[in-house]
Amino acid sequence: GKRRLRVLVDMDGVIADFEGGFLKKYRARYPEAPFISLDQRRGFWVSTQYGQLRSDLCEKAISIWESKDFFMDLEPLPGGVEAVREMAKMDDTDVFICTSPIKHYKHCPYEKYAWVEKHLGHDFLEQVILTRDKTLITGDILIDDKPDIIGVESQPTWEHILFTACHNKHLVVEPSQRRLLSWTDDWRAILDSKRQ
Ligand code: DGP
Repeated sequence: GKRRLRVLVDMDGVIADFEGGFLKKYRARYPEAPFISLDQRRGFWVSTQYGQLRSDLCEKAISIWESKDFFMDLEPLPGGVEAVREMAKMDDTDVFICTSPIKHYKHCPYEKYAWVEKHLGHDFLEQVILTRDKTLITGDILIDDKPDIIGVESQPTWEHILFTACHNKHLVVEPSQRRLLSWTDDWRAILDSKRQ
């Protein structure tokens, strides 16, 4: 095809293990507090489910991802970094990391760039998009674990591919909503389906 394919890849829950990193640091910091195993996670917002478990746990959860080194220390999710590198090498393909920083901006934006530099290399910093509104970003595909991606643009250009995560795997979605079950799933076929 003539036109280049533009793929937007989310970071937390797609290439970086936010949920695993959260649970590990939460349990270390609050060893006496109840926690939610990854099997029991439901709903995108971690703080909401913790707040439902016990009201004080909402702010305890938030304290974890607002801490220094939280985002930097996230482990890559299996196959994610490799898939992004491979995508970026494909003909007629542009890949961008499209991620929403938390509003507590002291550490998160810096550490997101540092994470990309560490795992994908300095040159890949060119591909980083930090935005709180992904509907404003044009692309053919957005691979993201958040079930509802909304913003000021009611008709985003991308097709949202729901990346399966502990919090969304039980969710029943519209039959039209395509999923990527993991990075061992056929992401190449999804890209090819959007090529002209
Ligand atoms: P994104 O994955 O790009 O849509 O970014 C969402 C960010 O929000 C990501 O860093 C995960 C984080 N997050 C998860 N649960 C909560 C929560 O309950 N409250 C807040 N403020 N952020 C959360």
